[in-house]
Amino acid sequence: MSAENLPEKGIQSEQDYEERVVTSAEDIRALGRAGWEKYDQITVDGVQMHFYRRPKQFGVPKKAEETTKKAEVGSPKKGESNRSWYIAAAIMVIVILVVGVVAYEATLPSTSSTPTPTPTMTPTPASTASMPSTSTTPTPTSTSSATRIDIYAGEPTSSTYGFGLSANSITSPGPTLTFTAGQTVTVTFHNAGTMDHNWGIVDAKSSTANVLWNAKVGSSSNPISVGGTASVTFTVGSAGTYYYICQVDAHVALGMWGAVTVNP
Ligand SMILES: [Cu+2]
Repeated sequence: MSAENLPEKGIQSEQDYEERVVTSAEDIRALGRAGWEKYDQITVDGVQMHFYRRPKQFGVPKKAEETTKKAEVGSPKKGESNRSWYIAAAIMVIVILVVGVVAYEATLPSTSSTPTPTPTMTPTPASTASMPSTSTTPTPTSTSSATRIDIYAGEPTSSTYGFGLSANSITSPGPTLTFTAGQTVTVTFHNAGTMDHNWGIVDAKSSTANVLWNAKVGSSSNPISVGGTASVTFTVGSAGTYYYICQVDAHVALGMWGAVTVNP
């Protein structure tokens, strides 16, 4: 075969070919299976030398030995190579999609239409179990023995402290508590803030006011620490208007108080 009737299209010259010279029958078979084309043959000192070539764009292994070895064990076909690439590409696409969806959902604002629970800004983990009902009036509801109230202390802003009936409804000042004279009440205090606080019912809106009915948890010198909880049960005194406060220094002035109304 001569260079003038090369079979591949687009081949301009012999420089576009790789060439191999082999002498063994084994190499000849291997090159033949690998798509090499024999174009010449000479005999030197009794040894037959076979000249093979192949278009460079064919993408053949560099060494004839490699070709032989691969041909013997079954050289990887083009289709298998492509399939590997398809699988790798598909895996990458799937990974990108999953990561994208997860990242997208993580940035989604909580929408009211989705039933999935959204994280709340509750600063204390103990708050959800004992949250009072969402009734707008802070008036406690009576049970058979004692009326139970949960009161949460915290800091709505850096300069305003307060109380609330749930960890995420803390206001400054806190909600008004309404009792009936002689009622037995158990207050469970939760420190949902970032600093120590306490709680007590007093006769004036001052951190030095007198505590009434032994209705207090902690004190100014021994407050409830952050995340802490304390309970007190007391009997409400006579009808009138009182206050509850945090006795820690200066906290009343920052809004840590609320009114207590006792009905006859
Ligand atoms: Cu306080």
